[in-house]
Amino acid sequence: MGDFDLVVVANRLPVERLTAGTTTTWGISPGGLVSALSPVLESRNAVWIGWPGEVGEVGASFPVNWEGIALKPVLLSEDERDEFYLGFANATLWPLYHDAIRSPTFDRTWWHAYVDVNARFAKTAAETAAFGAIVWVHDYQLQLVPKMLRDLRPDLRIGFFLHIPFPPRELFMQLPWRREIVEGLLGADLVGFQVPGAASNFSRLARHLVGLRGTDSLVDLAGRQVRVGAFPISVDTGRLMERARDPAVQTRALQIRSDLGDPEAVLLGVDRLDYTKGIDHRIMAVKELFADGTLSAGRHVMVQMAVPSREEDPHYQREREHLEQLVSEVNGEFADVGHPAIHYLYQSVSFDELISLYLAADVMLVTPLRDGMNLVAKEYVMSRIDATGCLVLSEFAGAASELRGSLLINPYDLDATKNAIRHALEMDKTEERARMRRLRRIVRRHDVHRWASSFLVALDEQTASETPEGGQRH
Ligand code: ADQ
Repeated sequence: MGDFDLVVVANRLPVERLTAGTTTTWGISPGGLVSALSPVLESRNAVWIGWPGEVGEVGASFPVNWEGIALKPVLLSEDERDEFYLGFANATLWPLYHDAIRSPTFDRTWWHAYVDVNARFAKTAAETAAFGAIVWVHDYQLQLVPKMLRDLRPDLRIGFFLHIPFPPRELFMQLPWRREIVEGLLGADLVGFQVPGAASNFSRLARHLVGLRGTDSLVDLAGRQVRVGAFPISVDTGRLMERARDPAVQTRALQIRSDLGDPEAVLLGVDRLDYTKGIDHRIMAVKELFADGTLSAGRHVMVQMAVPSREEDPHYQREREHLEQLVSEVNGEFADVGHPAIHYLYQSVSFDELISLYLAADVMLVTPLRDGMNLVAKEYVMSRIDATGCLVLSEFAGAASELRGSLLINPYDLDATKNAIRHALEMDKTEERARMRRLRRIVRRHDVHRWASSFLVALDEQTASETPEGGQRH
């Protein structure tokens, strides 16, 4: 037993090693989760447990504390990185949970590594948490941790949040270890999802697969109840607006437009390079709009930012080649000298640069084939402080269930995507502002701090009703 009152367990730690020549330092690793959780972590005696993102030992330079948050690394060997992370997490669960857009691979060796690594995370959490502490476990890499942890420490209050979609029963049933995963999650007191549909997919599975009683929001285990619900994640609205108002960020946005040749309209895509994000579908729609004359180089330009992701995985390498081929075909056919049709950047950019890009874009294209939430859509909305700009959004992103006011599309329907882009380009300023104001109100009311606190309040309520004074929960 340890002495931390709040324990966050996530696959990745919020820091990563930065190497310049022979010097090693650690810096904050990009990702929304750290900014989402910082306020709740800083106000409590909290620790973050996670993998540092590299195999083997972390070395003496590893920070045991980062801005008031204690850090506890869970180490992985090279085989475990390959089998647990690249294998079971990213080549089994990730495609299966995203509508099987790519075929999931089912491999028993990977499964055994998943069990072992989950056990290591559970053991570390058990050693770190104080009596009765809150443990908040995150995402698909760690779905067995809640049950493993409850077996070790029945006194703990355990919450689990899944950042990605949870598939319908028909798909989930393909998984050879489906029952173990559902039972793993049921070790929590509260299981949270991005959208209500995912929550009810899970509750139904608990009933059908494990034979439990209950409703979509409460599953009955012998002597214990598990609450299930939707907690849509969001962005740090205050920080986004503050950066968007910064004169340097605004000047940079103007500079970007001028570098692009001051076109009539800038279309923007910003994604991790992932086959779930529908980047190719959106580029195909843009290509056809260049072909039919709706768009023309010089007057219109698309910018596609793709942040490198999972580069060791052959699916991702092929996706990158496919996109780069597509972009060069479009530019080959439709660019003018000095005026590309598409600017494609395969790189990560700073937060300020990202906001400048959002400010420079008239039309934001967010077209995933399936996405738990999609924070880019919400970041764009909150950056548009003058309430201009149009958001074209896939109905298969979790964000679509909240962002009424965006132009919703089925990304598989090329004509619908093209029509939405045309609509965005032709929209009059009154409609544009009305839509964007509505979107901004929605996101502002549900910012990331509210997400974190509503999850923790629900966990508190769920466990308060169950905990006998000073006793143990089972
Ligand atoms: P992701 O699949 O990573 O997250 P998303 O929600 O869009 O997807 O978040 C991506 C983040 O990366 C955004 O904050 C964005 O600003 C940033 N980013 C993208 N391109 C970038 C670039 N070129 N440079 C720098 N930053 C860039 C998973 C799920 C989502 C869910 C989140 C949070 O797949 O559905 O919304 O977790 O729960």
